[in-house]
Amino acid sequence: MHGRYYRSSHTCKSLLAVTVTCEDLDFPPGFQFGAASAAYQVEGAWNVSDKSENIWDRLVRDKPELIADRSTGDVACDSYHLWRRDVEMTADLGLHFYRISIAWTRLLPNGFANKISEDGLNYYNNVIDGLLEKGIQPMVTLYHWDLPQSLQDLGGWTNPLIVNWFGNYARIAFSLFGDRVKTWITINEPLIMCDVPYNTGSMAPAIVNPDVGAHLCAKNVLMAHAKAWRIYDKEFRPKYHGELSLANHLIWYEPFTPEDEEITETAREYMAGRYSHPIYSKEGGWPPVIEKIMAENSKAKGYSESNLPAFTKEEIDLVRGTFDFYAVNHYTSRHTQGEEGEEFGAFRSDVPDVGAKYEINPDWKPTTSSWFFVYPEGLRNQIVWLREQYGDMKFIVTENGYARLKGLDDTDRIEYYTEYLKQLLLAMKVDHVNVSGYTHWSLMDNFEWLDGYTSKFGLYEVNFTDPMRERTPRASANYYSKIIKQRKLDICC
Ligand code: GBH
Repeated sequence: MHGRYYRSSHTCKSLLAVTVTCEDLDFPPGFQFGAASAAYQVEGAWNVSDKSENIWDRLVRDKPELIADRSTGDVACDSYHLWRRDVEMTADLGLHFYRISIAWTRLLPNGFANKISEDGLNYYNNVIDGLLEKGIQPMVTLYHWDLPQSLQDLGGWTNPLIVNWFGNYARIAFSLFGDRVKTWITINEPLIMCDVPYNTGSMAPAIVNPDVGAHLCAKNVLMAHAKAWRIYDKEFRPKYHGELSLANHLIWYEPFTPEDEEITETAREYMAGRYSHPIYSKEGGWPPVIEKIMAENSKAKGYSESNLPAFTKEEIDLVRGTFDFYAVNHYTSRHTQGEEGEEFGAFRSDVPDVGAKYEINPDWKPTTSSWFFVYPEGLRNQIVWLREQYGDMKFIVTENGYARLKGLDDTDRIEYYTEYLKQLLLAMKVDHVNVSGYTHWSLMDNFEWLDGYTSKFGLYEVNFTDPMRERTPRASANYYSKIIKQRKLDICC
C-alpha cells in the first residue's frame, strides 16, 4: 500500500521533511511553455478545396443530438483562414511552442498516401513557417480523432490494416514537415478514441461494441503509433533529430480508503497501463493483471478467446521502447473503490472490466464540464506513479487546462493552472521527475466535442457569432505570459 497517496492537504515541509522555498519554485532553464489546439476543434473549413469528410464531420450531421448545443466544427474558430491571428496570439503570449494537429483528410483527401492535397500542404506550411518566423516551435500531433470517413468505412481503428495506413500518412507528414517540426505526437489519447466511442457510442465513430471493438482499437492504435515511431527512427531521425511520443489521457485514481488500494492499482493499470505498459515498460505487452482479468471476463461472457487481442512476441518487440518522452494529458481525478461504491466512471469508459467504482471527492471543485473536477495534487501523483512504473524518462505535459463559461475575468482558471503548475514543480523539485515542458489546453475557445461551444477552455475568448471570430485575451492569458516571462509562480509553497 502506498501511504503517500493520501495527501489531500499538506505543506511541502510536512510532505517530505524537505522545505521548498519560494525561490525554489522557479522553472529550470530550458523548461518550455506552450499552448495547444486540435484541427477539428479550431480549423473549420470542413469542406473547402479537396478536403474530404472525417468521422467528426459525419457524426455532427448524423447524430446532432449527441452534441450539447447541436453545434459542429464546420467553421469553429476558422483557423484555416485566420491562422495569422493564431500565430500572433502565440507570440503575444511569449510561448515557446504551439501544439497543433494535422487533419488527415486535409492533407490526404483519399485517406491513403496516393494523393497529397496542395491546399492542405500549403496551409500547414503556412502555420509552421509562421510560427517559426516568430521563434515559436511547432509541436505537431498526427492524429487528434479526425479519421478519414473513407477509412472508417473500411473498419477504421478496428481494422489491423490501419497500422499501415497510419504509417504511410505519418511518413508523408514527416517528409513534408520534418525539416521544421522537431516534436511529434503520433496519436492523441487512445483512451478517449477507443474506450469512449466503442463503450458508449458518444464520440465518433459512435459504434457501440464494448466487448470487442474497444479492444481491437486499443491494440491497433498502439501498433500504429509504433509503426510511425519506427518509420521516423529509421528514415528521418538521422537527418532531423526530432522526438516522438503518443499522448495519453490520464485520470488520476486515488483510493477511497486504504483498503481500496489494490482495486485502485488495477484501475490504474486498466486506464493508464493498457496504453503505457506496451510502450514504456521494460517487458512490453499488456499489463499482466489486465491480461488476466480480460481473459477471465471474456470466458465468463462465453467468448472462446480473450477480447483483449494478444500481442505476438514480434509485436511486443515492435511496440516496446517506441518513445522519446512521455506525453501527459491530465485534467482531473477520481476516487476509486470496490463494488460497493457509487458509480461515477471517468468518461463512462473505464467501468466495464475491472470491477472498480469511481467517485468524486466533495472537496474537488466542479467545472462546466460534467467529467471535470479540480484536484491539483492528482497531476503530481500521476507523474510520480508513471515514473515508478516505467522508470526515469523525460515527461512533457501536453495538455492541462480548465473548463468554464465565457467571460474575460477568469481568475478561477488562473488559480487552476497555478495550482497544477505548483504540483508539477513539486514533482520536479521534490520527487526529481524530469519534466521538460507544460502545454495549456487551449490557446482559445473551440469546439469542445460533445460539449460543443458550451464549455470554454481558452486563454483567448472567441466570439463565435462574429464572422471574423474575434479572439480576445482573458486575464488568464496575461497571467500565463507573465509566468512564462518571469519563469516562476507568484505563490509560495
Ligand atoms: C482532451 O480530452 C482532448 O485532447 C481535447 O481535444 C479536449 O478538448 C480537452 O481534453 C478538454 O476536454 O466523458 O463520455 O462525456 C480530454 C478528455 C474527452 C473528456 C471527451 C470528456 C467527453 C466524453 N475529454 N470527453 S464523456
